[in-house]
Amino acid sequence: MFDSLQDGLKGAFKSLRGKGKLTEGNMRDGLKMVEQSMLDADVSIDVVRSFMSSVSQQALGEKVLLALRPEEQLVGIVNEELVKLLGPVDSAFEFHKDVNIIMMCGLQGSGKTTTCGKLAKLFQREGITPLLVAADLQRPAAIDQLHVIGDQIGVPVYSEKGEQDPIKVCSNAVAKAKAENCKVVILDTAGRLAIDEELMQQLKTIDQKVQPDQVMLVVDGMTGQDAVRSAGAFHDALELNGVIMTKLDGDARGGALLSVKHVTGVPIRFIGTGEHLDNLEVFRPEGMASRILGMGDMLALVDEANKLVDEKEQLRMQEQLEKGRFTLNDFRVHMEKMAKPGLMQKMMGFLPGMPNMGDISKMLNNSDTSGQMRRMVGVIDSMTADERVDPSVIDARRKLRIAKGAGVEAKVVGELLKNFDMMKNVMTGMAGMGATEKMKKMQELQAGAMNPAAGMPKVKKSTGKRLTAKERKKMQKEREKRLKQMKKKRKSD
Ligand SMILES: Nc1nc2c(ncn2[C@@H]2O[C@H](COP(=O)(O)OP(=O)(O)OP(=O)(O)O)[C@@H](O)[C@H]2O)c(=O)[nH]1
Ligand SMILES: [Mg+2]
Repeated sequence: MFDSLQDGLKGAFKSLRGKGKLTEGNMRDGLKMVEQSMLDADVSIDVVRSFMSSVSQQALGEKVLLALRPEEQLVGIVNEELVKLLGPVDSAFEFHKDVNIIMMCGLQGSGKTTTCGKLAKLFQREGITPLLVAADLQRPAAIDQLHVIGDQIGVPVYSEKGEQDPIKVCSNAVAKAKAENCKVVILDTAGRLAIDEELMQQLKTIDQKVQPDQVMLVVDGMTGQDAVRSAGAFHDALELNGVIMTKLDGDARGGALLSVKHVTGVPIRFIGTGEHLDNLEVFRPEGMASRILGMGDMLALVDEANKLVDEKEQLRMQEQLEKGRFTLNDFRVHMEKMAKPGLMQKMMGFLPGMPNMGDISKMLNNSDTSGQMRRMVGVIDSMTADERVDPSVIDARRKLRIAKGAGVEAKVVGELLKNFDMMKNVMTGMAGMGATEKMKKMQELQAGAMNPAAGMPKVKKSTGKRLTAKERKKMQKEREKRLKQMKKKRKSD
């Protein structure tokens, strides 16, 4: 995702490194490179202008120019401005009503039907089984396509044979959902062009008659500024609640992703990163900015890892971890899931210090990661049940026996045990923590793993302690005071 934008920004930051005393001229050159990389990524001109104006204003201040590491300061400023550009966004769906209706709309082929399935799967993971509604009566195969997706994930699909009016289909589906206490209904509408008056009017009528709680526009991220323009047109007609940008696994340059919110005022809420129904990510501006800057996104990584194990398994593991138990059997479960071809490349994209996924993919392809994972599973399989539960009994003699059984060298067994210890520490260390604590811990890990050589700012390490309400208030006040002072200074400059 966004290789060229990442490379361009990295080049800009690098150009400021090791300059000794930085001049305003050096900084202006660096900023020009930031601007160019955004233009190359097909970000809308208006967005680039406004973004660069905010970044330049801060970057050309004395505080940055005289700083010990100006390039780190610039990364910090760009990061903050990217977050502002992409958000704020509230991705959570709140289902307050008895029946909550989500309507999906968008251009032909943007990914609506696939995304209906992806959203249904996401809700299922949260314990809600939605009703999918085949309201695309334009394309003959559309109804079957939704049924196939519904069967695949075990979600019911409502459709009517021979009915020509999508408004009727939607109304009947909602009535059925009410009668059957189904909390969420997802309407898969037909693809249409915003200039197609008749079809747009049909969509407006569904909107008025069925009154969806959420209108989501699905746009194809590969189509660049066309995606942004279509978002504007659909928003004028329907008042969108959010955008879902698909196909970001392709060679999308990032322009549409960075422009949509600024140009249309509608935030991106989810992104599609592949054809598989698991390939939907909740959009978090902080995580995305961090990924664009090569700083990784630990929360997205954990989210992806969680998708690999089913709910029951997760619950079982959580209980074990809270008791401080993490055995080689658990480790084996993880290894086996991670051995899926292509999965490691995806996971690596979330890790800090890995801005250039092109190189990483090549490296991983060459190093046959999934083969290595499978070998690890083989090593664990040649251990006895006792050894798997308590690996401390594995002495040199046992190591040799295990290695022989798995057809590997003895040192491989040693390495596996070392990796297992490391993972056990992390897993049991985080067990029982609340979501906020976990997030903090993860940010700590992320900060620790950041590659300082890549010129990324060091994040102050959190003590992991929870702040009291009083401390939080105090911090907030201090932050506001600092902000006020900064604003005042900027005005007087
Ligand atoms: N690579 C990739 N392909 C996707 C993604 N989302 C959807 N697709 C593919 O895009 C194609 C079109 O997807 P659909 O879900 O049928 O699109 P649609 O908007 O419902 O199309 P119409 O109903 O014809 O308007 C399919 O081949 C999908 O597999 C994604 O995030 N990544
Ligand atoms: Mg469709």
